[in-house]
Amino acid sequence: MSRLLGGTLERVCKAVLLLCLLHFLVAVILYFDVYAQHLAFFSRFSARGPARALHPAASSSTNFSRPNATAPSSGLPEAPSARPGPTAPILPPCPDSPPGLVGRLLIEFTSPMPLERVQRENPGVLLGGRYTPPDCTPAQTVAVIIPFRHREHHLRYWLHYLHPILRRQRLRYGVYVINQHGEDTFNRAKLLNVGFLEALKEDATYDCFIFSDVDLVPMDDRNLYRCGDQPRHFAIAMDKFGFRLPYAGYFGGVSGLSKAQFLRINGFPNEYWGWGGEDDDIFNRISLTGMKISRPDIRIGRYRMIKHDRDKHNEPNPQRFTKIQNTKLTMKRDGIGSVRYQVLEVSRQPLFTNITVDIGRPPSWPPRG
Ligand code: UD2
Ligand code: MN
Repeated sequence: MSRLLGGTLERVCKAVLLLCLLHFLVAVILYFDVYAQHLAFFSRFSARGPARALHPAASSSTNFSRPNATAPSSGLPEAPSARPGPTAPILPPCPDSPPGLVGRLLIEFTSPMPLERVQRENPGVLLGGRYTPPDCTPAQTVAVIIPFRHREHHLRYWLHYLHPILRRQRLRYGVYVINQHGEDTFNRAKLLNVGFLEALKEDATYDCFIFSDVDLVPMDDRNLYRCGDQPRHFAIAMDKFGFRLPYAGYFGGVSGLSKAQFLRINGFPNEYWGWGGEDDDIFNRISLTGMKISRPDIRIGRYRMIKHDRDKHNEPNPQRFTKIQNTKLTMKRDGIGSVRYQVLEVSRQPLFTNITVDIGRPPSWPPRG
C-alpha cells in the first residue's frame, strides 16, 4: 500500500517539475520577445531624430546648454535602417505672443546691483551673454548692440532688467557691448556699425539687430525686441520726455533693423562725432530708401532712462544740423561699407560680450591756422 502511495507521489512530483520547466521556458521566450519589441520601438524614435515626446527634459537641456552646438547623439540605439535626418531635438516654433510675459514692470535705479547678483539671477544665460529658449525654436537670432564707454553702473542695471525680459520674450539672442577705446570724442553710430560687423563674426546667423543705449530700460515686457518687415523704433515714450515722442522723426534710444534693412541703408553714418544728429541721419536713411518706421503701441513703448550728466567727451556735435540736411549725398559713401576700426579686445563675460575698439578720432575741423 505504502509502495503504491510512494509511486503515485513520485509521478505527481515529476509532473509538477515538468510543468515548472515548461513555465520557465515560456517565460524566457516571452521575455526575449518583449525585449525585441522594445528595441524596435525605441529605434523607431531615434530614426526620426528627436525623442522629444519621450524625453522632454533631456531634449530641452541639450538645447539649453549648447545654443550653437550640433546636437549630441540621443544615446539610444540606432536602428540599422535609420534614415539620415537631423539629430537635434526639433522644438516647436516659438509663439508670436510669448506666454509668461508680465506686462508693466516696476523699474528703479536705486538699489545696488552687483554683477554677481545679476549673474546668479540669470543662470540660463551663457558666456558672452548668449541665450536660446529651451522649449521652442525662435524665428530670428537677435544681436543686441550697446554703444559704450565708462557706464559700468548703467550696464549693471541694463543687464539686470533686460536679461529676464529677453528670456521671457523667448528670444535667441546675444548681448554685445561695443566699448570705445581712449578718451577722444564719442561716436555712437560708428560703434553701432562696428557692433553689427563684429556680432556677425561671432555668429553669422544673426538676422535681427537691436541697437540700445546703455541707460534705457523698457517698462513693459510686451515691447518685443524683434525685427519686423520695417525698421522698428522701440523707445517711443521716455520718462525724460514726459512719456511722449519728442518729435515726429525721432529715432534715438532703442531701435531695431533686420540685417537686410540695415544693409539697405548702408548701415549708420560714421562721421557724427559727439552728441546728437546721428539718430536723425539714420531716420533720413530709412525714409530715403522708402521704408517706414514701425512702433509699438504707446502704452507698451514706455522707458525709464537712468539719470546722468552728459559725458565730457560727448559734447554736442556742432555740425549736426548741417550734416542731417545732406544724408542723401553722404549715405552712399559713408556707412557700413566704409567703416574703419581696429578691434583691441574681445572678451566673453558671463552676461555680455565686450568688444573694445579703436574707432579713431574726428578729423580736425575747422582747419586750424
Ligand atoms: C540721446 C539718445 C541717444 C542718442 C543721443 C545723441 C535718448 C534716450 N537717447 O541720448 O540714442 O541719439 O541722444 O547722440 O534720447 N555713451 C556711453 N558713454 C559716453 C557717452 C555715450 O556709453 O560717454 C552711450 C551710452 O550707451 C548712452 C548713449 O551712448 O546711453 C547715448 O549717449 P547719452 O546717454 O549721453 O545721450 P542722451 O541720453 O542724450
Ligand atoms: Mn542717455
